[in-house]
Amino acid sequence: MRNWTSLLWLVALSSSASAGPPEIPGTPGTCSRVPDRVVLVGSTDSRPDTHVGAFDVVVCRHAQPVAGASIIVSPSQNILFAPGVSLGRETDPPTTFEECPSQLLHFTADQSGTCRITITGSVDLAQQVASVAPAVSIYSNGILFGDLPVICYDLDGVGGLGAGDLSKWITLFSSGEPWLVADYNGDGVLGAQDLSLWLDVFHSGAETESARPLCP
Ligand SMILES: [Ca+2]
Repeated sequence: MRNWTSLLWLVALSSSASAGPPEIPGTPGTCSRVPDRVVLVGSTDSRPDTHVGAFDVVVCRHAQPVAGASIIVSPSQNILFAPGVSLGRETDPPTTFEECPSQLLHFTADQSGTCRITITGSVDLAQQVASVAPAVSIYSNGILFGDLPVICYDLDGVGGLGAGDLSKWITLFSSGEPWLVADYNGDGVLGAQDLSLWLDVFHSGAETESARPLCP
């Protein structure tokens, strides 16, 4: 009888161990993971620039991957970040579903609790604040995984990468202020390395089309 009771307790403990919310990235001992930042990209032939934009989200619970976890990406509503993020329609992989006007992109993790995501989008420069990054929020199974700073190379949001964006970048640089949306190397200031990175993406030809707004 005692053995049966022990067995039932083991089953109960095993069930409770598999339940509960995902563990937030950065929690000691967990394998949940989000990137340090997200690049909102453009497309060519409606294919998002995965070379520049791909990032991994890994969802774990009790240090074990959560197969098929729900992952949501949306513009951050946190007032500590700058507004003006506009998500695009094209994503890689395609979304599980989308919601407007709240700009929610839903993805589903694979068997290893992982989803490699590229999202298109742009940022309204008129709404930016020096030294403050715009951001997207990432949620998994209802838990906020973080507000992640975003950058984008398509600074005018039209015509893919071109002279208009270069002109915008030079204007930002000339102000002497740290406009973080255009700080591509992430060192906190605008400089020659950022311009060099912009030229690399321009010459790659992978962003000849601007993001089509998800929620016009
Ligand atoms: Ca552009």
